[in-house]
Amino acid sequence: MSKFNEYFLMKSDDIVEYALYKLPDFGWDKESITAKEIGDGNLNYVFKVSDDKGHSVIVKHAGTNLRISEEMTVSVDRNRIESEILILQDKYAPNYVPKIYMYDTVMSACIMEDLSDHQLMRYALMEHKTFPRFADDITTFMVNSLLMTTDVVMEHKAKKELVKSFINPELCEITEDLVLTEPYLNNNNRNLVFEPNKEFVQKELYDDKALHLEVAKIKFDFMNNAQALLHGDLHTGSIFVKQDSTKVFDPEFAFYGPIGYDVGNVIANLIFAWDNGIAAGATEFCDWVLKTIEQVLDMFIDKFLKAFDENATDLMAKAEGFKEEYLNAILAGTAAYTGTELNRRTVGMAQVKDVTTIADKEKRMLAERTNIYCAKDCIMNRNSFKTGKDYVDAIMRAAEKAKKSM
Ligand code: SR1
Ligand code: MG
Repeated sequence: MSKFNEYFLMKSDDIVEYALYKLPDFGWDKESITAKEIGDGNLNYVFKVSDDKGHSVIVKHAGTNLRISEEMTVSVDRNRIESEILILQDKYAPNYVPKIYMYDTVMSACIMEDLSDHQLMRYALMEHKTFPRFADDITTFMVNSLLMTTDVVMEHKAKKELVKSFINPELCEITEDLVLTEPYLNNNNRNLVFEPNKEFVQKELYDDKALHLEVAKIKFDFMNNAQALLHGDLHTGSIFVKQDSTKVFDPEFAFYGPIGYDVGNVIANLIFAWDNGIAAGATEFCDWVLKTIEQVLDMFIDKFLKAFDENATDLMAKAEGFKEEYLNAILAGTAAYTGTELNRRTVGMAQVKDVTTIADKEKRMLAERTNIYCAKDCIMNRNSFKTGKDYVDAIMRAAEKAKKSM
C-alpha cells in the first residue's frame, strides 16, 4: 500500500518520493533527484523536482489552508480543476500552456512541464523588459480557449457537461468577495489601504453609491453569465514569458463565466506594469505597455470576429448582427472587469508588487489614484470602451486627474 493513497500535506522529501512513484519512467537519476519549494502564489505549494541528468518537472500541490491566510480554507478540488482545464486549453490553444504529465485527485497534486527557462511575467515587467510577441500570443490564447468553449461553437449538451465539471463555487466566492464586494464595502475589514490614500479611497470607492450600483450589476454578470470556460485569474503572475514564448498557467479559478473577465484581467495587470514603469521613469517601457494594451484589445477583436465566422455552429448565432452584439457585450464586460481588477489590487487584500514596491510615497499615491480613476471610468462608461485606444486615452485621463488631486 502506497503512502500516497490517502491525502496529507506533502513536504519536499515526500515530493521526491511522489515524483519517483508517479513518473517511474521519466528517467530520473535517483542519486541526485531533489525537490525545492518555489511557489510564491497565494494558495498552493509548488515544487521543482530535478536531478543532475537534466530531468525536471513541477509538482503543484493544494493544501487545505491557503498560503495567503491560515484562516481561509478552500476545497482541494481546485487542483483537479486546474489540471483538467490545462488539458483542455492545450487542446484549444496548443503551445500556450504547460503540459500536464499526470494529476491525482487523492493527493490533490499534479505534475507538469517545468517552464524554468521562462520568467514570471510580473517580475519581468517589473524589470521593465518588453515582450513584442505578447499581444499576439495572449489574444490567440484567449480567443481560442474562450470562444471554442461557448455555446456559439460547442454542442450545447457537451458545453453544459463542462459547466458542471467546472463548477468552482469556493474559488468563485473568493472572487465575488475579494474582487466584486470588499473593495467597495470593506465588509470583512481586510482591505489594505495605503495610509496616505485613505481619505481618497473612502470618497472614491467606499462612499460612491453610483459606483456600487454598477459594480453590483457587474458582480451578478460574473455569477450568472456562464459564457465560456475562463482561466479565471489571468493576471501577469499567471503567465510565463520569454522573448519567443508565452505560457499561461495557474487556472485554478477556472469556471464558466463572462469572457470579459479574462480579457479585463490582462489589461488591468498591464496597467499595473505601466504604473511601475512611470514611477521608475522607464519611458520606453511605458510606451511599449500602452502599445501592448492597445494591441491586446484590437487583436482580440479581430481574431474573435474571424474565429466566430470560422467556428460558429449554433444556427441562430449566425443571424445577421448577432456576432457584433455578442462581441459588444464582451467588450463592455472587458472594460468593467478591467476596472474591478484595478480597484481590488489597489485596495483589496491581494495586492500586486508592481505597485506595492513603489518606494516613493508620492509616486505610489499617484499610481493608486490613477488606477482608481481609470477603474471608475472603465466601470461607469463601460459601453464606450470599444477599441484599444479607448483604454490608452482612459489611462492618460486618469493620470492627469490623479496629478491634479495630489
Ligand atoms: C485568497 S486568494 C487571493 C487572490 O490570489 C489569487 O491569485 C486570486 O487572484 C485571488 O483573488
Ligand atoms: Mg494564482
